[in-house]
Amino acid sequence: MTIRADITPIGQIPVAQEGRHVLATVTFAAAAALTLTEHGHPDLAIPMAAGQEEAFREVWTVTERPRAAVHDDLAHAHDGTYLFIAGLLPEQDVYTSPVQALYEKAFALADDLGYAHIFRMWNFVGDIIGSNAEGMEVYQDFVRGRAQAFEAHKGHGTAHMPAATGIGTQGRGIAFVLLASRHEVPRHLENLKQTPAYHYPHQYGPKPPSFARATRLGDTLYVSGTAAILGHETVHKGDVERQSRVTLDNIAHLISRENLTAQGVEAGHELKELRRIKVYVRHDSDIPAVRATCEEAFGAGVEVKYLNVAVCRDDLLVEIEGIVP
Ligand code: 3EB
Repeated sequence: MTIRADITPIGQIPVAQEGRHVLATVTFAAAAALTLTEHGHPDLAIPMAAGQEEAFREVWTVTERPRAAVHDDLAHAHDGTYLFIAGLLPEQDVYTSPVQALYEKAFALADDLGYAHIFRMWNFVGDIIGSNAEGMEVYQDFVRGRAQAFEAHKGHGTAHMPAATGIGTQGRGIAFVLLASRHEVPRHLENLKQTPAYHYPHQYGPKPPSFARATRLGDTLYVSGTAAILGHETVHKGDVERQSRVTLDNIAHLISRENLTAQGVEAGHELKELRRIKVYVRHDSDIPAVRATCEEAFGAGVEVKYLNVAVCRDDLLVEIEGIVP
């Protein structure tokens, strides 16, 4: 009973290997959409890859035959062990209330279906460093709504906050993906070199972001979107190569035996074990330099997807995520 992501070209019908079933797909393409495909699984399309050439699809597979449904702004699929939920919100003047409402609806759906343990979230925030109708940064507006949903549904603690990615898109509006497990209890982990995001000081926005630096489910380690932040501060502003190195150092420390054993997890990993790597780069022209740094760190044969989108702080030029399988 496992859940796994594979990457396929966009023109290819997502077929699962022997003994596996497609739970859901996430398409990194030109326009946002939330649909039930002709093959019966949900697909969330995110406007993140401009041309057909760079467009790709992430295919989540599981071992039992899933049930799936789409209703309005939420879609879900589950196989008895794992649940996928995707939400899609069109552009808003102010995001806080609609984000809170849709997140709460997703939490309630997960509870109703019996999947109590959310272990990974992705948040795709259009115009992420732009301003809403009240002059607040769209990311901070989103973060406030998500925080209120966690408070309303999960209580005031941070114990339920899973690994996450918060990242820009090439479009408008907000989409998210949640993954949850029915029985397996996830362990949410911090990086002792970074301030927990949920303890960021108020200077960044009215509510701190609700996520953990990594989540371990079984032997799989889901690494959150990670940036050049030490403590809570952005470092090496304007220098994409040094930001890339600090980001990689942050992940290296996060997954290290030193950091994991300090939190009671008997495991230790290296950057070369990381898979399903996505590298989000603010400026298209920086991609070659970031690629060179990443290839050295991850190994030349490892598949890495580069996406040209803004990161949640104006001064962050790169964000990196991955999974240690
Ligand atoms: C950071 O470390 C960079 O709001 O869900 C990374 C991962 C970031 C997730 C989120 C934001 C989020 O603060 C930004």
